[in-house]
Amino acid sequence: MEAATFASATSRMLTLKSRSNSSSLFPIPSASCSLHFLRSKPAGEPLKFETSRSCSVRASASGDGVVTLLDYGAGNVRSVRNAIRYLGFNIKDVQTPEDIMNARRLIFPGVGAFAAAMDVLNQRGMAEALCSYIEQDRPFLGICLGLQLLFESSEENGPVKGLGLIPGIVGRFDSSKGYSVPHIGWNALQITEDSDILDDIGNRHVYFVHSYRAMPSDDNKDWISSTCNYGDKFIASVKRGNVHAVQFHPEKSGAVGLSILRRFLYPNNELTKKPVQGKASKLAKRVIACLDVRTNDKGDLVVTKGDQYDVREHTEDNEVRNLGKPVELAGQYYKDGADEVSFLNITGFRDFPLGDLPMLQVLRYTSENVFVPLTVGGGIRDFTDGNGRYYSSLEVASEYFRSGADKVSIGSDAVYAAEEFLKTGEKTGKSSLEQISWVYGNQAVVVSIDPRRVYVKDPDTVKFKTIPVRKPGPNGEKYAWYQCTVNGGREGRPIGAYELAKAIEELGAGEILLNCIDCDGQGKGFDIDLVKLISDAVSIPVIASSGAGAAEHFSEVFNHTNASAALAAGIFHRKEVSIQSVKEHLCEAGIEVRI
Ligand code: 1PR
Repeated sequence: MEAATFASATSRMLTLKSRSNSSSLFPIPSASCSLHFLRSKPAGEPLKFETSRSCSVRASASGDGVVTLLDYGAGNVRSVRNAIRYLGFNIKDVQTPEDIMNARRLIFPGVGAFAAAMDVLNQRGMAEALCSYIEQDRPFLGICLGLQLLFESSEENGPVKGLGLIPGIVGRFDSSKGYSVPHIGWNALQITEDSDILDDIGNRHVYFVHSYRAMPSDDNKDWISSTCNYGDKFIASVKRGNVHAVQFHPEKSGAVGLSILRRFLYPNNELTKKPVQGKASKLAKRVIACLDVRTNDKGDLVVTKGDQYDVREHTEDNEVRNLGKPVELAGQYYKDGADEVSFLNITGFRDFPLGDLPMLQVLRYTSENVFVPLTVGGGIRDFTDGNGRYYSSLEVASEYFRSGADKVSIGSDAVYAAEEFLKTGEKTGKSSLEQISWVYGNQAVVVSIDPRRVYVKDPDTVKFKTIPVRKPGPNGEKYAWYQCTVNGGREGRPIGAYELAKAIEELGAGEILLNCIDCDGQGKGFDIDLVKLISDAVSIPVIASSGAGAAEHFSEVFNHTNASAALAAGIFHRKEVSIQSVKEHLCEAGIEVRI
């Protein structure tokens, strides 16, 4: 089923159900380092990041060389496809229940919400075929929702009945324990049983992104091959005979994830090199490389980078600053150890993204070789083109997901939605943010906030959340609030970053990308006051952005705020500081990262 068809079917169905957070979605990746690991390496030897090439051997599949893929069109299955092809296999898509029964090996990368997936499986007669296939102990790998659906039921928009092959109920993480939900990022596994496919993990992180999880119990203990800790101990993978399922996303877990897939695809093959040993113990802080992308005056799509959002050279020609080609740079950052790569189409607010074929091509090409999560933002909103054809934001997002994005990031449109929500106190269900998160899960929706600092002398004169600031303003002001902007910082809006963050969390955002126009491109460090304000205010993960100028700025933001990730652009593009040196510094500062 095409994603758009699935999307409309799903959104119809979801409007009948409770409009709480939907869950589990995309593919994702892993590995970590520790002080112990660092100390055990010879002095002076740099940390090494494994790329897909160094860890997993690219090979031609022998025999039939075909993987059957159950893709019902609800999200980014392109990454799974790319990973399978990268490992030398061709893909046969399931069209009918018979295709399941005829499969030699079946991968089920479940994406979207539990109820919607079950509905599609039941309607198409595939639930029964899947159960028979698994009961016959045929080679199966379920990913994320593809694991959850094996259980009896899920609380996600439910209760909703699952396939019932494994005892247990899939429930939501409890954010009241101080853990951000969704659980997004690179976490460690506790392997409880020999699982063949996990043999190469070697204590490194794998990538998770989900709000719901299954818990271990006496009834399902025979199935469990690994667990993970995030507030609670939950089931990270199961195995019985030839049947495997993982809650994390091997296709987004970098080299480690590719090894897991390779072990499933080549069960009796001795292709593995000795795994690099890491010391993953918990959720790692993420280091994200961001590529601001736009078309320059010659019509080429380039990576650019501004100072306080001004991306033009201060020369006579006033050209758009050109810092490289998006696909090449993204590939480089993957090899350098970036935990995620974000593309922001910075002129998306005035162009129509689906008319921006180069941007979609960038995603397609990038996802062929980059096996960590990809986020894309810019211009996600409802749109009517010159011919009067209306495109919903859901269609725009679907196209991004189909092209290889794991998450979409919404800027301006989220500000309008939050303003409306705060004015009326009602969720209309019509905003891009609400619609995309209902259909694809809230973990697939990032809201990018572009605030500007406004200093004030007296906090009582402002109706927005005002905080004392570390450095006083130009006239000695000791307080500031952070005014949200739209259209790439061009227009200030009557809403503060704090109010926006609270509102968009309510509306279904799964993560916040927190920029700061004052700090952007300045290299003087993140705005700690702002990052602390927002990361304390919400229970979804916050990515600190804008201002990184040195590796120390990353440890500063992680030590002083609850940020889950930190993002930088300029220092990486200009090769002033490498991702590797940032991670090395974080390890030395005792902050767990993926290596
Ligand atoms: O409003 O939904 O179309 O989304 C537009 C998106 O484009 C938003 O996410 C907005 O942040 C971004 N954007 C718009 N104009 C600019 C610009 O620079 N003129 N870029 C822009 C924002 C900010 C960061 C940057 C960090 C790190 N870029 O993502 O990468 O500040 O930079 P640094 O490490 O060099 O300091 P919509």
